[in-house]
Amino acid sequence: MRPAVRKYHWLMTETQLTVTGMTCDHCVRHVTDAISKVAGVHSVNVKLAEGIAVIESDASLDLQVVKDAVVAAGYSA
Ligand SMILES: [Cu+2]
Repeated sequence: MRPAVRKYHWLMTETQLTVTGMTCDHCVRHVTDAISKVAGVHSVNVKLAEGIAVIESDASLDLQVVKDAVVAAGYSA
C-alpha cells in the first residue's frame, strides 16, 4: 500500500447521527442514499433498530449538511 493511501485513511472520521422516523428497510435505503450524496461521505451504515447512521467521512464533513439531507429525505436528524 502506498503512503498516500495510508495517510488518506488516517483522516477518516466516524460520526454517529441519530435519525428518527425510519420504520422499515425502505426508509433505511432512503436515508442511506441521502447521506451518501453529501460531500465528504465515504460510507454510511444506517441501523434501523438503533435509529442511527454511522458515517465514515473526511474530517471536513459538514454535519449540518448531513442533517439537512436527512430532513430533505423526509426524516429527522
Ligand atoms: Cu420505511
